[in-house]
Amino acid sequence: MTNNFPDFITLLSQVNSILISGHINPDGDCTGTALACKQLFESIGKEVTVYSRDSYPYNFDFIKGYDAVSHELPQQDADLYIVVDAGAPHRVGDELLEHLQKTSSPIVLFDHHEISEQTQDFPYTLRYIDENAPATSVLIFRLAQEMGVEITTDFSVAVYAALLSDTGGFRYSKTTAESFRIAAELVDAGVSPWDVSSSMHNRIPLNAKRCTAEVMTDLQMRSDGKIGVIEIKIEQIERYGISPDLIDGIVNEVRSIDGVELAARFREEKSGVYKVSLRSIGRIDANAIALRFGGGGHKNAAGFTFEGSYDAGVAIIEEMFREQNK
Ligand SMILES: [Mn+2]
Repeated sequence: MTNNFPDFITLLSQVNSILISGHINPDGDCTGTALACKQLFESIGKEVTVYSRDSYPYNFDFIKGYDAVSHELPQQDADLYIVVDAGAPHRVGDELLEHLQKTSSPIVLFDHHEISEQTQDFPYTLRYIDENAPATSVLIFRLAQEMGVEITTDFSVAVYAALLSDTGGFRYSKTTAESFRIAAELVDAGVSPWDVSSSMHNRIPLNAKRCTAEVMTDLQMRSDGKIGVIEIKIEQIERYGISPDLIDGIVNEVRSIDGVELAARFREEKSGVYKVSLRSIGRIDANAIALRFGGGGHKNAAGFTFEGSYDAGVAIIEEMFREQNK
């Protein structure tokens, strides 16, 4: 990656107030990265607001600054806007997007998603995109090193949690040697891998486990067991009284089944509308499938919104899987 952080560091020296945003339906990387940014820029005396349309995942509440996140866009214009991990400009949410389109303040992107056309066309003042980075937090870690600031334990926990989350616990294909080197530096800075992992993972409410078990009993296998598909109905989420994100990870469990190359989870949002999450193995390109439906993500993990019946959605995905297997 060609880093040109000096430009950003110069820009930083010219501003006071900064607004940081990740994406809607925030994940661990977005959460950890935004909170790492907050700590980093506050450490050099900036006035930082972290904005997120949606709540950050509950199991990242151990990261410093978690409680200070604002769900309402401040009235006052910031001197600088920083967007992290968004994938595409509209993923900051409508309200902030509208504001970014009007503001004359600089906007800087830090990301590791494949550059979409919308990202290319959006008038970012600076873009730092490393498609090979295992997490966006890695870019912020490199930035902190280049800024020459002290790498604190709290900052390291934020970067580490994001890295652990986006690499699926250092398992996914983008887990590079650098991932481990950075992880080692973060541990040197005081991160306890077990404390972070336990805080993130050993927090699942009983009802979420019970709902997962029920949903799993209706798992369907297609294409000789190479595709696993699962449907989560609104009725089930409501009956167990859980928040949907608590069960979304079930798609990883489907992918973990021996022989499965593509896993799809359909979660009903309202009648006839599904949030679909895809996970794939090896050369099967989940992102290509998601893009056809106006969604996106990474090669082995992507998502989109589907309007239609569950059966129709499954049929299309199976068809696209076969196309890729030709
Ligand atoms: Mn990410």
